Amino acid sequence: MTVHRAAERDGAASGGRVRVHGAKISYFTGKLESYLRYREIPYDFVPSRPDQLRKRAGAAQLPAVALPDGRFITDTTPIISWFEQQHPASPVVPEDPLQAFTCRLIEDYADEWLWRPAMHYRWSYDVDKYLLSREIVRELTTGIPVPAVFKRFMIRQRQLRVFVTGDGVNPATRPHVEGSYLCALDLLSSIFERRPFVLGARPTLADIGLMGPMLRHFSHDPTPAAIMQERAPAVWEWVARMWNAKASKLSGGALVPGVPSDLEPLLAEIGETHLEYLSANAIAWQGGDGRFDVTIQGTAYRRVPASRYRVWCLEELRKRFADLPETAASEARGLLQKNRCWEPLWRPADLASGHDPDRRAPFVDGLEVLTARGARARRD
Ligand SMILES: N[C@@H](CCC(=O)N[C@@H](CS)C(=O)NCC(=O)O)C(=O)O
Repeated sequence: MTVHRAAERDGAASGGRVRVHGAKISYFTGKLESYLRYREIPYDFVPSRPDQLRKRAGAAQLPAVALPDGRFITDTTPIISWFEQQHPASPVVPEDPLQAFTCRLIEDYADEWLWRPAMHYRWSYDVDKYLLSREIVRELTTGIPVPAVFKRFMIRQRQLRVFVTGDGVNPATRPHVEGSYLCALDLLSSIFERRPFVLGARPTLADIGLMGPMLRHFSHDPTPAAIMQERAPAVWEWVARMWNAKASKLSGGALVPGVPSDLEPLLAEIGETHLEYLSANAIAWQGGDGRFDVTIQGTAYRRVPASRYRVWCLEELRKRFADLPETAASEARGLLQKNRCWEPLWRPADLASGHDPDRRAPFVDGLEVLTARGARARRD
C-alpha cells in the first residue's frame, strides 16, 4: 500500500482516512485522486484490479473508495458529489448555478467522450501498448502465476478488442477520433493561455473532470503526451498545476463571472460530439438495439455499443438543468442553443435508463458502469 499524505482539513469521512482502490494508470482513479488532493482529503492508495473489487465494492471497476466505516462507494461522478456534501468548505462546484451546470457538462464530456481517443492512443500505437501492458502487469497482476509475457499479450488483445475496435475505431473513423483529442487540446490551450484553470484562478469540477483523460492517459502515454508537449504546452503545464493544486492555497481565487465567451467553442464541440452521441445512444437503448450507427461531425461510426450508463448520464444532465433556478435556466438555455447543445440534450423523449432508479449512488451495490466482459457500453 502506498500512502498519500495530505494536510488534514475538514476531516475525512467519519473522522478516518479513506482508501482509494484503483490503479496508477487508470483514467478515473486519476480523476478521483486529483479531486482528493485538491480538497486535501487524506487517503491511502491501494493498487487493485477491477475483478478484486467485484465482491467487496459491488462493481468490477476502478476506482472504488472504502470509507472508514467499511462502506464502499463507486463511480467518480456521484463519489465527488458525495464528498462535496461531506466537505462543504471550498467546493469545486461553483455557487453560480450556470457555471455549475457548465462544469457538469464538461465533466461528462471528459468522462465519456474523451474516453475513446484515450483508449485508442493507448492500445493502437505500439510504443504505448507495449509500455502500458507492462505497467499494468507490474502494478496489478504480480500474484497471478502466469508468465508476464502472456499476461501482457492478453491485456493488449482485450483492451484493443473491447475499447478500440469494439467501440467504433477503425481506419475510417481514426482521424476523427484523434481529431477529438487535438480539438480538446486547442480549445483548452486558448483558455489556459488566459487563466490558470477553466473558470478562473482556482480549479472547479470542470478541471477535475478533464484530469481524467489528461492526467493518466494523454499526458502519460508516449504518443498523446508527445503531441501535448508540442501542440499544447499550456495544457501540459495545467496538468502539473492541477496535480499540485491545494484548496488551502487556492480556494480564495476568483472565478470569472458567468460563462466566458472563450468557453463557447468548447461547448459547441461538446454539443456536436458528446451530446449528439449521448442522444443517439439513448434512442438506440430505448429501441432495444445493442449496437447503433451514428454520424458525428460528418464521420460515420458503425455498430458502437449502446450503453445504459450513458443513458443515465443524459438523464442526469437533464435533471441538473431542470434543477436550475429560473434566471439561470433561461441563461443556460440561450447558451446551449447558441452552441448546438440544446437540441441533442432534449432529442430523445422519456428517458428511463433504470440505472440507479432510487438515487442511491455512489452507495449502490452492483451498479456497474462496465460489465463482467469489460464492455464499457453494453445493453444488459
Ligand atoms: N464512471 C465510472 C467509470 C469507471 C471506469 O470505467 N473505470 C475503468 C478504469 S479507468 C475500469 O474499471 N475498467 C475495468 C475494465 O476495463 O474491466 C467512474 O467514474 O468511476
